[in-house]
Amino acid sequence: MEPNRAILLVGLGGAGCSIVARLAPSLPAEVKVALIDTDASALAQANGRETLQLGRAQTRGMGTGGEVAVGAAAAESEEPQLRRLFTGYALVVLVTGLGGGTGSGAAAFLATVATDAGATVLAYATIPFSHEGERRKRQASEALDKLGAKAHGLVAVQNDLLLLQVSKDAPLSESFAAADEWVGGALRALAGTFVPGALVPADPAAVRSILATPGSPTLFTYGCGQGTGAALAAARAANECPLAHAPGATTKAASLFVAVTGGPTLSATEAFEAVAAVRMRFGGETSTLLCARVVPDFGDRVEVAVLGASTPAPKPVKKGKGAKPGEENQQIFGFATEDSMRRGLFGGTPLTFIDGQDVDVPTYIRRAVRLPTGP
Ligand SMILES: Nc1nc2c(ncn2[C@@H]2O[C@H](COP(=O)(O)OP(=O)(O)OP(=O)(O)O)[C@@H](O)[C@H]2O)c(=O)[nH]1
Ligand SMILES: [Mg+2]
Repeated sequence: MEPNRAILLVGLGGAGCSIVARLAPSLPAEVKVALIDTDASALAQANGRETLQLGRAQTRGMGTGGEVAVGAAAAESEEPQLRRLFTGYALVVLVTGLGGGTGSGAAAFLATVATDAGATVLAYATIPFSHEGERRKRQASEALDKLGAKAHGLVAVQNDLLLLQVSKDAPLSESFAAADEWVGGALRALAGTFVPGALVPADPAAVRSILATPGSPTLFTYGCGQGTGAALAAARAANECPLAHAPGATTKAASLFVAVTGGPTLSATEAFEAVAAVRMRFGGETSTLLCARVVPDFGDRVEVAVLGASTPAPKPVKKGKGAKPGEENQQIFGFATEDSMRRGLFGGTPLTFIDGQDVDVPTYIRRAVRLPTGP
């Protein structure tokens, strides 16, 4: 594939390597895959694909034992190899599980090296289960902040949320595999639109324009439908998918990238309907990019993957002398404007005036009717 269209999917650390190794066999052959870890045993699942072992000197092929500083040093010592690996790719998708030492210590550094090598970086990171304890949670949250500042797009998903779709008594290994199906589906659908033969191919430059600013709140979601009305069902599933409601995900995106993948019977009208449903839900006021791909053995199945970004929140103003440590980093919450509250779900949509009245505002608000407050 020409270098400017190429896409590299990287698994970093134990979780990242497992997710990517499980996904690799179902990816289009043009999508390159690389596994990166301090732990040599995680690289053994590469099945002939590219691998890079970090920090041989520091860890001698073992993991970092949960030490973030060791993970960071291990990655830094491998900078030239990382740079060589990332060069020539338009889009690098970095998948990692935060909480341990390798993923948490190395992710932001990898994102920096890939960005410097000219790639757009989309990072996908899992957040530890709540029962994994405070230390992992803290390591993950610090790493997430650092990664968010370096990657063009960052999708953070709590493992607790992923497990919602797995039966309670499934064995752990099966649970992970099933939980990662969502992520796998979204990544597969996204990656597929870059390969030759896509009906409406994706242009990495356009994806870059969507994820132009590091630190932008990112939306990444996925849905699947089958049979009559499959495209619309897939769009609705993507709209409702918990991935879209993860912490840090944006619910109104300025720009949207919608990838629709279906079997040979997928019609243009169906694909457009799916895009319209996604737009209704997530905005896309500035631009919406549609990519469509037909995969013969999909039959009557349709998958919809959505990537979106909104403009980052303005940087908090540094507080004066009396500020407590860390206060300057607190998240800014926007207050709903009166207009957005009045217009509810229709906030941000074009106004629909009939007889001088905005009909998207509920009648009882327009007419200032007081509702009974209960018995
Ligand atoms: N979704 C998902 N999460 C996983 C999986 N395996 C581990 N995790 C999560 O990922 C976090 C990090 O674990 P690892 O990936 O094993 O850690 P690491 O980055 O290899 O770091 P060290 O082993 O400490 O060097 C864990 O705390 C779990 O929450 C997996 O297969 N799928
Ligand atoms: Mg490990």
